[in-house]
Amino acid sequence: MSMRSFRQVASKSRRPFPLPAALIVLSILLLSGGPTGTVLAQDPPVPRPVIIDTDPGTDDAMAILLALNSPELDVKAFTVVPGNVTAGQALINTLGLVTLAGRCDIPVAAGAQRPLAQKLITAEFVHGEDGMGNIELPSPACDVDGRFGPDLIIEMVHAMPGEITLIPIGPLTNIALAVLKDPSIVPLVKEVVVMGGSITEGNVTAVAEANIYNDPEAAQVVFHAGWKVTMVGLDVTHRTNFGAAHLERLSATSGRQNDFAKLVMRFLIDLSAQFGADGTPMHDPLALGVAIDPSFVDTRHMRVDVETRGEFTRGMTVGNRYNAVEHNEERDGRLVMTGIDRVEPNVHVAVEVDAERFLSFFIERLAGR
Ligand SMILES: [Ca+2]
Repeated sequence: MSMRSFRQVASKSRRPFPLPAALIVLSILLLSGGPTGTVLAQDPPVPRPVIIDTDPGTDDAMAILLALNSPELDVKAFTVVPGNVTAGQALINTLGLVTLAGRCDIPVAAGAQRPLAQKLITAEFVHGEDGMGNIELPSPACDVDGRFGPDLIIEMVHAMPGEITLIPIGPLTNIALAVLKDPSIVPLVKEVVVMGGSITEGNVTAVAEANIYNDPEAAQVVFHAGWKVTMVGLDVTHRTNFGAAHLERLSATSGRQNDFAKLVMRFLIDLSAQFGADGTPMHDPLALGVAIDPSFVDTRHMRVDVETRGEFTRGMTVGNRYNAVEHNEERDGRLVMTGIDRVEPNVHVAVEVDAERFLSFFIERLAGR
């Protein structure tokens, strides 16, 4: 409670304070150093350490700027993965974004150069040849960290056991490599908030979302590692559309990051309009939003497997809404269903979103920055 609201409450009270309550308030004031400060105000949030694994990427850029302007997060590192663009371009873009935000103090490390078990797929068609909608970033003034991205993740997780949240917003190659190299990090990671997947639709095939489709084997490793995973997928990002009215609000303020964001969002809105869509989905920014404030979404805990072999379904995230499958036994040359087996849920799937509240939050965080 702030001093002002405390006073309002006190002045609204018709009866004088009972003596014991008054003494308690007085002693709090004295112990806190007197009534001049905001002794009854809420403490600012303790920033939570996070590592962002990214493939910038226009929407990655918006997610990164949101993270760097949110006091709830302490971004310990960026690790770079190929996806929207090549690994080399994604590294240049990450360095440019960190430069734009004036945060060369944050390590930026290169990582995998290709997916675990398939050809690299990039998407310059969506993100522009440079991955930034051909909107100029400042020349990188920050140096690349010399460590290999997955090794940096392993090192930082061991240095801060139980504290770090991983936020992958690209294909899951780097995170999978870290787990495969050192599975002992799993219980030491606080949680993993993934942008990717869907249990209702796809955006690169009928059923597959791009980040998962671009490295299904890595996604299967990450989803089944045994840590807490929250999946912020198309089920919620496709309902979080940034449109012309939002752009108008973002354009009402200015600043280096604010202005860059305005140009990127205009590029994305125009791109969506070419395909008849009103507004552009906020895929990666929403994942950052959920890492900052989980109440932006509602989740369901369910078993999610990644299809790695299907003729039409490779890269699909298969959500078992009931966490159950039938149990069959072999009898007389056939299979007979004899009951139900429970499957263990492994992923918190975001299924509902408070989209307008998130979009306003995003605009407010970048306003004037
Ligand atoms: Ca991304």
